[in-house]
Amino acid sequence: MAGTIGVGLVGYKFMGKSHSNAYRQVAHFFPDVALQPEMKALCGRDEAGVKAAAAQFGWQGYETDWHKLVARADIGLVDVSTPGDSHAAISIEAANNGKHVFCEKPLANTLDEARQMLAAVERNHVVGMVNFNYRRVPAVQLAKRLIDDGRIGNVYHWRAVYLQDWIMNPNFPLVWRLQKDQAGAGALGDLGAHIVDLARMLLGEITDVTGLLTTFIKQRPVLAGTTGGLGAAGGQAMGAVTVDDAALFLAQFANGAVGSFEVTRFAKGRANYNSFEINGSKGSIVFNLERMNELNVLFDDDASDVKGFRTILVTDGGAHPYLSAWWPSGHIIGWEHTFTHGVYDLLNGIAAGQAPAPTFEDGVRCQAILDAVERSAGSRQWVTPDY
Ligand code: SOE
Repeated sequence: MAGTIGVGLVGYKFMGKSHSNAYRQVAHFFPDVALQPEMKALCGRDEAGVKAAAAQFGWQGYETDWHKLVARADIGLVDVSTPGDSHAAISIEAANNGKHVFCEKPLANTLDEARQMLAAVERNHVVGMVNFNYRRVPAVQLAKRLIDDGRIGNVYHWRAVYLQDWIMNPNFPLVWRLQKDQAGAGALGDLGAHIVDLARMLLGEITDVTGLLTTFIKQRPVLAGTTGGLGAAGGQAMGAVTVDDAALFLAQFANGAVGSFEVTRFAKGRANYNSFEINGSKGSIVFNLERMNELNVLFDDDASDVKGFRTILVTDGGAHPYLSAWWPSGHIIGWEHTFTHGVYDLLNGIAAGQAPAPTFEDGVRCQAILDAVERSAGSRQWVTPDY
């Protein structure tokens, strides 16, 4: 029988909810998981809110002070699902207390913080894993296998977009994601981090980047109860947006491939459009999160009368990763399953004493690329990431 590990989760909004679901489901669907999570405590500052969320999501209890949570003897794994400005403090204190750490992406708000977090998990010999959940879409894993097996030959092109549209209304308020001191960056950190991580997993390291960042709407209404800067005379208080709304960048990969990346929160009609195309000497691969159970592939060695893009339904437990745990072939899975897959690998990694990818080292390298894009946008020069 598998051992157990007590889990404490900080943050109970969108990510807290999706991570809670993963801890609840993992042992039910993956009975071979090496450590069963015991959902000890959910943590948040607002007592009424966290208490209600803990009951709703299935936690045994709650805390309102994360310092207390990361010191608890019955907790072995701390999950950091908070805004970026608290990732470093919580993760480092948790690691210093000997806890394993599972941290939301991007790892930190700055490269320096990310490095300190990596040093903390290494110094304390605990597992540190970043939740870049799109690595664990089975179709993305299949893409990786096809590339690694040489099925599309030498890779020439990476072309990725991650498009959203949730802040296009100028009256959308100045939430934490639009403030650099809390979010670190805008679309670049939030969405760019995902496609940089996918690019690194699928194609390998990036050696140079050149980018541009833009902020279309520079002032937004301040949320009630927050301080936000400029007050519009006699009207709604306005505050400055201090992050990018959109980022575009080019990259040179170490293997000779070239890549383009575009991320925005201003792509009208695109709610969560995360897509990439890879072109190699012998074939191409296309993935789109909105059709996440599918992978489009073209293989040059197909007979000419049937050559063309074809759609693989990536739901076959016998052939495709993670899927034997779920439903019979053809019975599709969804966005939340990627979190369960991540938690499954995390718990197995903790049992084995080995951090599963994406590790904090991966998180640092991703952060170095985002940092280089930001510097490049400032200097209008090509920049080498400071790995
Ligand atoms: C918001 O832009 C967001 O929730 C991101 O923060 C997530 O990482 C992404 O998966 C979906 O969109």
